Amino acid sequence: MVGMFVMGARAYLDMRTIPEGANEIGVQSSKWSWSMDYGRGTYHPELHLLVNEPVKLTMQSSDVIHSLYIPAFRAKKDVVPGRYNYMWFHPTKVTEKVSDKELAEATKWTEESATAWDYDKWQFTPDGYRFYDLYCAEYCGQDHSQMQTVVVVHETREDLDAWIKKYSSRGSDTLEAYGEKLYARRGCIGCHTVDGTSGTGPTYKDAFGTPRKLANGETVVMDENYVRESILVPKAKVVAGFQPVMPSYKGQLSDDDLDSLVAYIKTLSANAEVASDASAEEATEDETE
Ligand code: HEC
Ligand SMILES: [Cu+2]
Repeated sequence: MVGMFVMGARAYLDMRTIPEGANEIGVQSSKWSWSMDYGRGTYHPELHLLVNEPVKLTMQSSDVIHSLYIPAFRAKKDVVPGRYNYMWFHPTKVTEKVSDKELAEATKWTEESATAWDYDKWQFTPDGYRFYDLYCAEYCGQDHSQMQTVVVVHETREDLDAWIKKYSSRGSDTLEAYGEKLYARRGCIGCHTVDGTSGTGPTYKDAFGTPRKLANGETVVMDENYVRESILVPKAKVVAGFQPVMPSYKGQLSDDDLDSLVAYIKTLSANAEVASDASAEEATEDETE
């Protein structure tokens, strides 16, 4: 019994201890699909990994309990609404690319028949990679059985990066430039001006790095954390003199999107540099708490 316990405990600890420096991918599950967040504004239903590199998945659910299951990796973990769950693995086998000819034929067939890509029929992805299956292993409602996607293991970092870039919404934009686009595209522009006049919400002009008076009487300096929180949980800190009408963007903006918005809001303030020093100090304080 003791022997079995030791062996079991070892395997369990190995499974639970995420190696440092593991690549991170965000996983959002919802009825009935998966969305992987690769940063740089790339969301994609397929899970793409690099061979021989440990990867950590940070998983959340926007509705019910799902379970991420990759039979080929012997890996399974629940994805629970309202909390982050983690899992990691170390892929060791590359999934091959099919020939250009094979890919061209399948692409042509799919276009002509005007259907969605049929992974089962072709056994490779629309980019020509063979794959492992990924399922939801928790009965989560009507289309539970459709809640599947694929895992691709790339041979080189360049190949993986090229794939991520292909699906990136930011592309080659800088954070600041992309932040400005998001400001318009995601509707912030409807409530926030950049010229100093107040709209439904406060203006961004010279806001970053300055103290903000809150409705509850407190004062906080606008730093990166404050901006992130304002976007994800607007009601956490309501600015004095404004109605709490800002919608939450939780689950709708990637980390990269948030970084872009922060970077853009920073460019609009003469006080931005002072603030980043202050927030760095605050961050170390938080850690010691
Ligand atoms: C429907 C109007 C509305 C939209 C759309 C909106 N906001 Fe807001 N926002 C507000 C209001 C009102 C406040 C002030 C009350 C509060 O803090 O919730 C605010 C507060 C903020 C603050 C804190 C401002 C300060 O001066 O301290 C930030 C940062 C912010 N919003 C960013 C954004 C971003 C980024 C977007 C777009 C992704 C966005 N908002 C979309 C209405 C909106
Ligand atoms: Cu599910």
